[in-house]
Amino acid sequence: MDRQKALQIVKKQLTDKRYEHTIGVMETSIQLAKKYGADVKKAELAAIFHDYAKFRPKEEMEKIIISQKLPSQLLDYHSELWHAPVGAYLVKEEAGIDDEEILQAIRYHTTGNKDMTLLDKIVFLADYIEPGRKFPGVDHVRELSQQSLDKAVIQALKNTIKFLLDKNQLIYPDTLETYNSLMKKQQ
Ligand code: DGI
Ligand code: FE
Ligand code: FE
Ligand code: FE
Repeated sequence: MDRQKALQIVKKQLTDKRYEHTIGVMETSIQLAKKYGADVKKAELAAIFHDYAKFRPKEEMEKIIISQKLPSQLLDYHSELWHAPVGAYLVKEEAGIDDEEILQAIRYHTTGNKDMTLLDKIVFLADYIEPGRKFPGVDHVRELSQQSLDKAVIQALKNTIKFLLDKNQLIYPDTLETYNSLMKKQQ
């Protein structure tokens, strides 16, 4: 699928603000894919579709998690996490994207996973550092992203975990497993 077609599909699913974020993630993903030797076309498409399900009603996402046998523990955690795995399902069903590498990068863009591929890391990170993001500490992650993808993902996860702890929120196991698995490789 070409960029224009993909953007046209996704624009209908998103608010203007979220669409701008998506453009930022797309541009950042392409830059990182070129720098680290990933498939640029896959990085572009995964980025365009990564937040496809962001505005689906909770009830619809819950039904999909159950009917499609997505991890049922998702239902015990914040619904903010659901749009990633539900998005991977809907992008295949509704937009006809069937490349498993692209679907996986969408599925894990919020939490990561313990066996992240290069593409998964690029989309995860681009989502965190795209130019519109203003999180505390984001500039440091932007700098790290030009030195080491793993170090940048670790720092983004640390920031997210601290943020969740401060808000008294649960940490989804994949988030912690991603952190642990990348930290082990650093040692
Ligand atoms: O969809 P975006 O806003 O572009 O970004 P995202 O898909 O990375 O979602 C970020 C949100 O997900 C943010 O509010 C923090 C939350 N989040 C990330 N990891 C976890 C988490 N929430 C919980 N409860 N547990 C997690 O492990
Ligand atoms: Fe998201
Ligand atoms: Fe993210
Ligand atoms: Fe996003």
